[in-house]
Amino acid sequence: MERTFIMVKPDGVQRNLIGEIVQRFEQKGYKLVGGKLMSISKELAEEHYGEHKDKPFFGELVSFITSGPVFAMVWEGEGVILTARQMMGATNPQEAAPGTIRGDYGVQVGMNVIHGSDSEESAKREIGLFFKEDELIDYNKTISEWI
Ligand code: RTP
Ligand code: MG
Repeated sequence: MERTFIMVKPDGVQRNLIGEIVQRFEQKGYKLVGGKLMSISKELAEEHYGEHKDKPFFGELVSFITSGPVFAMVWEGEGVILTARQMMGATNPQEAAPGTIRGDYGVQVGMNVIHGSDSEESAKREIGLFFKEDELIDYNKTISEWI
């Protein structure tokens, strides 16, 4: 089954949005298979955002994502990678549609509340960076029959 890596960024944690964000994915019908509050080291941040290392905002991005705890999660379900990105909304919260997480809770592109993997390949890579195999829980939910 498809899995994606989702992370409440430091601004989302500070603003008490962990519960709200978890609730959106739960109620949509996805299954939480891993989750933890953690601090990101500079090394992990640079690796995670490696694709942006030559961008002018890279330094700011790394310093922001390491500025406080994040809530890292793995969610599972049909089409979860793309659907999670749609639920998050556009990268710039000022362009994100109302009803999306960034559209409802963000203002600045540098503090946009949430991260989500953008492809199958990124999802695999990011899940591996943030979670050990035994931190991901295989279990059945009877409600799955109704989604
Ligand atoms: P993310 O990786 O965090 O889920 O965000 P994304 O896919 O929507 O956007 P991406 O292009 O991967 O950019 C990563 C993060 O870099 C910050 N950013 N700042 N100042 C800028 O112009 C700028 N552009 C991007 C954002 O915080 C974005 O989430
Ligand atoms: Mg991205």
